[in-house]
Amino acid sequence: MQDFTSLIQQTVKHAVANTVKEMLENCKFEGDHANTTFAKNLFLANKKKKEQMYLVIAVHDTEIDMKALTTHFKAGSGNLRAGDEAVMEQILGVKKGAVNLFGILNDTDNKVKLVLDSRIVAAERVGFHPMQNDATTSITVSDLHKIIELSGHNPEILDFSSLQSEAAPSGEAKQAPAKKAPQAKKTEEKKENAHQLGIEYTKEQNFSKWYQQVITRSEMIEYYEISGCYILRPLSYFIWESIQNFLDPRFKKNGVSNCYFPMFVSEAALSKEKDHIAGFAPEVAWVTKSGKTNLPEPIAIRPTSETIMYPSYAKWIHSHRDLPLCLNQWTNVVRWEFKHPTPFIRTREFLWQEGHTAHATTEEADVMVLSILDYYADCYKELLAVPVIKGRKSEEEKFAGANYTTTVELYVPSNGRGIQGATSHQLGQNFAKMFDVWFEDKAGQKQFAWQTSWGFSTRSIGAMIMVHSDDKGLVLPPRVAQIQVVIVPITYKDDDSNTILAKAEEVYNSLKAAGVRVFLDDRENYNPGFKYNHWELRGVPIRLELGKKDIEKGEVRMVRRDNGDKAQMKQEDLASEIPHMLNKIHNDMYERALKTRDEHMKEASTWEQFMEALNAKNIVQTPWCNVQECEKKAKDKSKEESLKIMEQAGEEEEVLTGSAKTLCLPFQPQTPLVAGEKCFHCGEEAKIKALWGRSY
Ligand code: 86X
Repeated sequence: MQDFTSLIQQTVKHAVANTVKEMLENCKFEGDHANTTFAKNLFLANKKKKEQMYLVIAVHDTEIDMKALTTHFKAGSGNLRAGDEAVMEQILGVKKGAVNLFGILNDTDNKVKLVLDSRIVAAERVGFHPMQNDATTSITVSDLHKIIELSGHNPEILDFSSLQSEAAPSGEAKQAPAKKAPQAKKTEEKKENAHQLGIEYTKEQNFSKWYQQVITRSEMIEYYEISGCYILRPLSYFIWESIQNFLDPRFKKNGVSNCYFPMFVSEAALSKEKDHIAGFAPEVAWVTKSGKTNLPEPIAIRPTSETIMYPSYAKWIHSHRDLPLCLNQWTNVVRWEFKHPTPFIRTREFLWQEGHTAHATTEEADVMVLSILDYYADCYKELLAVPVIKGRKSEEEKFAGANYTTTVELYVPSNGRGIQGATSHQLGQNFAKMFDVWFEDKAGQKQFAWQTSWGFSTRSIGAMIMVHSDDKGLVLPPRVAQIQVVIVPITYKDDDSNTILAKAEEVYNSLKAAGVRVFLDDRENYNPGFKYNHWELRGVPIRLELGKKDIEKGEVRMVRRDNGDKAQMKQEDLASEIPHMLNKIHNDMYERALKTRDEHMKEASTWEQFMEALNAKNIVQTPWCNVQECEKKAKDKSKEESLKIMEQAGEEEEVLTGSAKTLCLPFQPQTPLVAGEKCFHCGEEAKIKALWGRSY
């Protein structure tokens, strides 16, 4: 059995408590655990159908209407009652007066149905007896879910306040819910009728908690003890590998080779280019010791590798024949940021590729910058099914060391923010002059090299999750899904499960041969409903259900994760149809995201229109003067105005916070600039269309 020492728990010893009332009186938790919600636990059984047994875990003051429960479980009038003590002891390993959740771990044959009060799911911590009734243990609800998952039970989450009793008048399907429980407010924020173990927050209502649950419960991310650092579990690392497999051959085709430079850099090298470093200095992480001894000089961990690579470029480049020099490395980087971290999106260590090229002419560097930007845009579109807007950064937003910066920008509908997807810089001769990267041209003249640098990081995975996932959990675009198709055989007691399993294996083999990443979920201790939830949470694009009736007809039932569509498919067509369906899902996901993005990309020609659109979670294109001072002022003004709105509205949602800035100057604006148009902000002559937004 699993070791539970990792649980966040507090156990209080107290006088023997045979009832919940005694537990409440005898047991007091402290600190973080003071808000523990005490549970009452009932072992129930059907008098007539003895195999129907229930372990109900409810908040201590939840009213349990046995009649309503009887109706709910279709037990037949008067049949549902307290279960037999001997049976309880045998199956759950607990004695009367000490029934509790942990007993479910003893029910290895899954005989008992676990019923969870929705108020428990909404709580933060729950208190139980740890198998004896002179102590109470408080655990977090997320650990509660872990225990349940480990037990192999698929709990039913019940809102006891909305259960209908047998006595209720028929015809009125939906009664007014019983009076709201004390925790009702909290519960409301979470999903109503969360009849499965999964995501408790909706994307709409609490985006950041939703995101956190999606990435952890789908097993993409595990939190780590060091703030801002996260573990990439196989499901998310697979996506990173897919990105590598997409971009790497394109880089190589374009003449770029991979290499690896050390992750450490001396202070002298790092600060050689003062302007470039200035604003970033507080983010640099330093190694100062080996064991207990101070190093003679502290050494920095790379935040980016210009200062590490370019001294070598100076050594390697002498003649025009040494150019172009095009190198890339796939690495981690460390930037010790103090803004609130968000997994994938803003982390203190992240993975990326950084490309650094040197050319004989500025034109050649331009071409490199733009072809890389195209690969980035293609990667978002073709692999992650995310639409991007290509453009150039404003003076204010460009990388200080660059002549110009190009970018792919994307839109997160739930909070209306823009997010930078990746950047590709034309560095001009700025770094070359600093690092002495020069060559003799054909005429024997000394010339500084023209350089580019570009990067694509694991942030893209977070952006993709934010765009596509839903209230049931992850929704993965098929090309980055480690499992593209899951087969769930549906067997009931009286079915010939061997026939069904044999068919399932046949289907599995044919899909595998067709190059589909397929998984056969033939686990015996889980029921089909549990498996559906399990794979939906993990974003698997297609589920194939295979039951007795389907087999008789030579069919399987296909269910799409992205839109819930269901269809019957002929078994013999699967190997040819499923790859098409995966492509269709990819295209549909892209088109849906594009439609949403376009609906939220507004145009504004005045400041009022601009703020109104911005506050309605849009990104906004405007005619703009392209003057840095104007952007700075617009940034400040938008911040002040949103603060005012926040004050007026009292506690408002996250969306209204923060200033707006230019995301980019799009290469292809929605509508072209018309001669004579004025800047939406300062009223001077407009020079260009700019895309603005609140951003990450
Ligand atoms: C800017 C520029 C550039 C290669 C890319 O955007 C793509 C890949 N590099 C990166 N940048 C810094 O230069 C930087 C420097 C330090 Cl010291 C730091 F702590 C943080 C930084 N962040 C970004």
